[in-house]
Amino acid sequence: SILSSKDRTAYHFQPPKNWINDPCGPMYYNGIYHEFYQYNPDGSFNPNTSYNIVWGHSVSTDLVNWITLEPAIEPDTPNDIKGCWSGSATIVSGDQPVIIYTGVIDIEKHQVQNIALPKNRSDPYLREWTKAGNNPVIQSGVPGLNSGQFRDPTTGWIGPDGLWRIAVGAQLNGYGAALLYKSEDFLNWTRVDHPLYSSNASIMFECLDFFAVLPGSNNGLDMSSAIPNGAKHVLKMGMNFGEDVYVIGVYDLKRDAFVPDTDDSRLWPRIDYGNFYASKTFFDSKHGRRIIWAWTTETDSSSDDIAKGWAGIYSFPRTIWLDNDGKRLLQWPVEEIESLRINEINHQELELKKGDLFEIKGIDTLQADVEIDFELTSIDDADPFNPSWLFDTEKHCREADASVHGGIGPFGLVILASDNMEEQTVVHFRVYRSQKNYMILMCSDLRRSSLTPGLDTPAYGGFFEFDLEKERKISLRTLIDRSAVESFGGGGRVCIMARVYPVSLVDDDHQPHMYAFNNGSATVRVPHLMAWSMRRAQVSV
Ligand code: DQQ
Repeated sequence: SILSSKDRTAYHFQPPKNWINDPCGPMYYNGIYHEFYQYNPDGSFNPNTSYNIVWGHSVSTDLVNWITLEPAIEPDTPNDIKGCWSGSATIVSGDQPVIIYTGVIDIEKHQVQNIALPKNRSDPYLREWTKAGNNPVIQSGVPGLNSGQFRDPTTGWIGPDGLWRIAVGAQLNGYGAALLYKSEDFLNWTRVDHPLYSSNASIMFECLDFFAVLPGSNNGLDMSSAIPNGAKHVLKMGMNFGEDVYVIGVYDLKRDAFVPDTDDSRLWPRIDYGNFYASKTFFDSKHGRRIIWAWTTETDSSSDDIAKGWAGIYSFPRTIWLDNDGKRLLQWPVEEIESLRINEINHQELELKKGDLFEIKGIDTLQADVEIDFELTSIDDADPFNPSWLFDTEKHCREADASVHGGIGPFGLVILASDNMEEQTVVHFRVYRSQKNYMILMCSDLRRSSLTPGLDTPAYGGFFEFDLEKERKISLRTLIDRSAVESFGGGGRVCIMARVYPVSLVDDDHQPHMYAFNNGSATVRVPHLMAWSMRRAQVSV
């Protein structure tokens, strides 16, 4: 059955069955978290050609356990008859939730933007949504705009003139653009004559997100209130139909334009270096934080998806904020996840010499949360950094994999390993000395994750800069959830979401192995290692 499938996640979000893609319109309203999602009511296949994608709807009080409701928006008007695509929710005037989403109007996939409002705001779950009478509220009709690449309106924010603004992702004159629209009442929109931002880095920007952050503060900012001085803005763009990158910059209020700290798109970091797309953030007014999550695809075949009866999961909700130096976003699973932890195990003061493998026992290694600190005993052995690696980190992770000895590292975790280690997933670090500082490489190497042929098994990787003169500890946190492996390196400076389908795990009584390891010349200390089994959350029912 669907629910007993060995690959089905126990605490990463997915509806009871069928295909999902992008998260849509996340919000916190009157004590309830709402999660909408691109959902195929007809099965576990990609609904690209059946033109029947709806907004699925689930609600939660803790971001861990979810109740599935009836779909909120379905294609049933001329303004969305070929699909209700992605969009956002905004809470207008403190208590009026509004959804703005893309409607596909014909089989050529021409796109317009529509509004939907809760039918009854006193229904705590906001089960039913009504489409606005003046839909579509925004049509393409802009010179140079490709009307088949015009979608995914953002959450609204208020400008200095008190008017609402939203951005819509588009292809304008062949390049990616964030088109800017203004409104007094959130229903009638006028286009601002210049985009918020545009770039030739991609031919299209999907699933834009625009939000403010305060350097060094993990308090989130509400985009519908005044933004404090010293805040920076972040523009997140879905580039090349598969990579979520972000750029930090300044929102120039006079010009009403976003000015990135750098226009060199090769330097724009990714929100996550793994299987993670169409991410969305929202301001959680309950805890004063900004939360992000994203769609993670299956990496087996579409016939496997049909057989499983489900396809697609979400990354675990993460708090997202800006580092002290204002250069990098940090992410960390929301603390509510800790309610799932049981069977804590705890090791202190381990020492990992070159070639050591330390087995982590006593927890459910298929459903686990692991936190481990690696402390460097000396930083003299760091190998030199080559900046060209930044441009193809996956290649570097393949070449410098866990079996290749380095000065400092590789060290990390081997997880979901079969008895003979024929199947294994490796999450590891390497430390390099660059001209100014130290660069840490984090890889999540899936190449041996499964004996099943034909899976997509990359060696994902990302780099982060780290001041080892100041801080000698590099942390790794990995959430293991059957076919999901979600890792946070250096306190959330690099995140890597991945999918794996080991065959040796079919039998639940036979647990895979988990090890901490070091394969570098320098000895690495592990001052703390904590791990837990994770209970099943209410996401699969
Ligand atoms: N998926 C949606 C689009 C969006 C794309 C359609 C990104 O609105 O641009 O399901 O995955």
